[in-house]
Amino acid sequence: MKKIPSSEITPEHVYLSRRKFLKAMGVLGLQGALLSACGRHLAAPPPPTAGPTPSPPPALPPRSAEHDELGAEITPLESAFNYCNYYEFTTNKEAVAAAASDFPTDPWQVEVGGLVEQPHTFDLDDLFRFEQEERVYRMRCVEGYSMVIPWNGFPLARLLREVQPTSRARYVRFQTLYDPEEMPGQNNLTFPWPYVEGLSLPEALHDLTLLATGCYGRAMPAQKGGPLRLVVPWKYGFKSIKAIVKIELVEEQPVSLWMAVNAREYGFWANVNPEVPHPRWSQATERRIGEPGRRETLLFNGYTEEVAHLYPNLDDRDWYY
Ligand SMILES: Nc1nc2c(c(=O)[nH]1)N[C@H]1C(S)=C(S)[C@@H](COP(=O)(O)O)O[C@H]1N2
Ligand SMILES: [Mo]
Repeated sequence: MKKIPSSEITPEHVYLSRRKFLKAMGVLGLQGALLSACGRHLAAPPPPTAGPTPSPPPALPPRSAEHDELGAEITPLESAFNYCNYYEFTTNKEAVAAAASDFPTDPWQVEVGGLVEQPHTFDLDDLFRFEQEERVYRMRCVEGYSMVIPWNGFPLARLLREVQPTSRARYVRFQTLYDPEEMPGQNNLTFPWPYVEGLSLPEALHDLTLLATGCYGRAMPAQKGGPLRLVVPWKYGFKSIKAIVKIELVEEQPVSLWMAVNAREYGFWANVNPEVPHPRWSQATERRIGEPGRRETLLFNGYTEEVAHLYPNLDDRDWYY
């Protein structure tokens, strides 16, 4: 059977926003199946108010790559979607997908402020107005497993340039939604919710640092951090915060949730380094999901060339936890 190229399928987020529109018009129902099949031929919804017509969200780039730039195969979607770290739902990685399946990711807003000239609250349509790219990145969890994921999204730098950080801004602080009703894991009071993470401003402005709105050519599923998460591929996975509702430019180094829990084991910098063990286990090797055995962990998760300039004196062990 000939596979339909993903570029010919209506991107899920376009389909979803059109679906919202159709629902509002009362035309979904029996016709739903038919409409979803030919939805891309329908006219775009009219602008809600008079004024300039907002541009429709751009199509997601086609899923093209099959490998990362080092030749490693992309992790099968089923594995990536069903083995997740997301303590707001459950600490059982295999149970996250089911636990998050009803989590509402639309509507959504992310408030961007702090030390900026132009604070702004972005909704999903605003986020999809940034040109969406596909980036295939390795994801290395501090616990010792890894995956290769095709993300969709755009460099965080592009959003930060819009809000214009002031000269006092030195760090970026990110915060996940706090909603214990929708995120039952937040009733576990061993953790100081909400989840918080941080980057230095140069790290946040690095082209590899992605605000991800999707993966595998689809809108970001709830269990992977939908609708919006960070991806910082040269750092341990816990830096890549999910379900972001707030981004703040600040002067002082933010205290992350994991620093508050145990700063010695999960520090601010958290750059991947096979030679610097976690206090309780080696980081020399990793288990690539879908592969037998273990493979060697790479310095900065294989992104040394791109990021070494951010860290004068690479031997300083403080960069690694
Ligand atoms: N809000 C939030 N973000 C989070 C986590 C979390 O528990 N809550 N887990 C982190 C950890 S430890 C990892 S390894 C990655 C896992 O991302 P994945 O489940 O999409 O593979 O998400 C990170 N982001
Ligand atoms: Mo992790």
